Amino acid sequence: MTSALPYANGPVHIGHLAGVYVPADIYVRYLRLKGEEVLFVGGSDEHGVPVTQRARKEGITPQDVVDRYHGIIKESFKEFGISFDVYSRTTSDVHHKFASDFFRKLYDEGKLVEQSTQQFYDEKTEKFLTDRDVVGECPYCHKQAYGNQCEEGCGRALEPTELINPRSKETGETPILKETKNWYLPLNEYQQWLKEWILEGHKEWRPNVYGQCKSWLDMDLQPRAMTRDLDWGIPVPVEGADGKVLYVWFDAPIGYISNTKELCDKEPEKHGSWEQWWQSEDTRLVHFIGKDNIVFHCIIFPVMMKAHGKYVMPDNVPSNEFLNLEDDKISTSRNWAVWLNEYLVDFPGKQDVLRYVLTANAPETKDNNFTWKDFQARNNNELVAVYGNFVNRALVLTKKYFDGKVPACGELTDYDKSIVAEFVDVKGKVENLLDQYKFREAQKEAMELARIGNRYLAETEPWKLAKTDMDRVATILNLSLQLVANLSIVFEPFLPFSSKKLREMLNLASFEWTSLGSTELLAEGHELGEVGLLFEKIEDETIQAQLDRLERIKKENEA
Ligand code: B3M
Ligand code: ZN
Repeated sequence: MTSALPYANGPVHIGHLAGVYVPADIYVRYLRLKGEEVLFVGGSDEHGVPVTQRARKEGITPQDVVDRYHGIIKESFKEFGISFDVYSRTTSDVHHKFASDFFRKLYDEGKLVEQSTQQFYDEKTEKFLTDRDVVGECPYCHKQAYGNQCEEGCGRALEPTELINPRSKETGETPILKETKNWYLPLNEYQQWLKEWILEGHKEWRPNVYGQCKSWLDMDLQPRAMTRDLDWGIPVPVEGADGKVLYVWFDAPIGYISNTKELCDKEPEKHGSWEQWWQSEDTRLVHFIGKDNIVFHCIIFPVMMKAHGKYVMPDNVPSNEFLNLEDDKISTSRNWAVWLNEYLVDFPGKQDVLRYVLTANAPETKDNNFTWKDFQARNNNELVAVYGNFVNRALVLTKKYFDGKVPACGELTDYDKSIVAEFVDVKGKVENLLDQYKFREAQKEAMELARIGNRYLAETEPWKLAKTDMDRVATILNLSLQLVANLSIVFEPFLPFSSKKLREMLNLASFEWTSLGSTELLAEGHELGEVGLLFEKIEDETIQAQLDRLERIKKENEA
């Protein structure tokens, strides 16, 4: 499993988490719980124009930029429980060598096409302009676009020379054309293969992913330059290529492989060899990405791997749409975001609340919206009032009537049995949804279990029976505790911190996905741990403070 390597040019925000890292982590945790052999590979993307632009803006070197943000990003992911097996960086020695060798093999085998072209050149700075250094009008939809992609408009990948009225982003100058030599990946030669592999072979991919691939493959693919005239990146390992580096979208996805290699070389007994992961037929490769990365993961990187030979192709590329914040597009430059490092300061210990809300609003099929009011409501009305409430009642009643020990389960009534049946049913539903990468619905089903539990207690009212029929109370609480134990399992992929807390309250050491649906997770007489609150109510003032912050930012932006 891989998740997109974020550019190390700024901290990560809720959009990153919702679009890529939380869904990837849910999926990985789910597979691990099922006992699958999984490797979850991440890392920072430290080359490319976004990094050099940031450096320019701050008056520091690109290396300073990536050193700072790699650390911040890595820490945020750790704090939010994104359970990478490896999180490295594309400036590592291992990666530089790996990507360089990868390129050299393609070059030596004649898989790349050498071409001299006229490229944009800014006479003021005496530099060639990379595609993201050039802005202008998209020739297709006429919105403002970067030289490599029309991000605001139609989403097409572009060549900078296609832009109408091109300008240098840095200086605003109209660039001139100057000749330069680069190496191209002839995507056109792979078009037929791509069509068969994706359009015939992967109809099950999400409609947004399949649709984007189709619109690409319906056009004629063009050779795409894999090198750039730039001084930040991996030098092109070819004679006569001074002043040129590998295209960032060539080296970054190779980072998935080189990071795997870094890990496997370090701990071969534990993880095997990188080739076992990347080059054996029984590997299932899945890339979690945002929608602006689809073409790179579905077309360009697969062609690179195909040209190189031996590599497995992605089995799925679950890509999300975008998340907005309070009805406005998240934007780093306008500071319109909830930054993960800042969230943790304002909401210490509440990682799972954010994970929950982001999954509940996951932009799986369309752009979606994060609002602080919804955040509060989902916490108070769902996590606290449904999940937390059920757990608390079951545990507190057991402490009260049975001294904190799991009571004996007597004969189940038909009603009890129907509750158990509903539980078992939910297991199948959650699995089915997770297998289809439908995280939002899967989490909803998991929450359904807590609702069933609440309903069970409300209808059986053990606190009333305590005066007359302690045997029945024992059965009801035994069953309730089994349901609580089930909840700790089913929520583990979604809310790992709370599941851990809950297991401590239950004093439950081991747990597996396969035992989901079981009513024998806790033996009679088993002693519960210390009971605490799983979730806490979030007050209006806390939410207001966040809204005020956004209001301030809005004013600053308008000023
Ligand atoms: N860094 C783009 C992005 O952050 C890019 C992803 C690379 S994945 C190999 O959107
Ligand atoms: Zn466009």
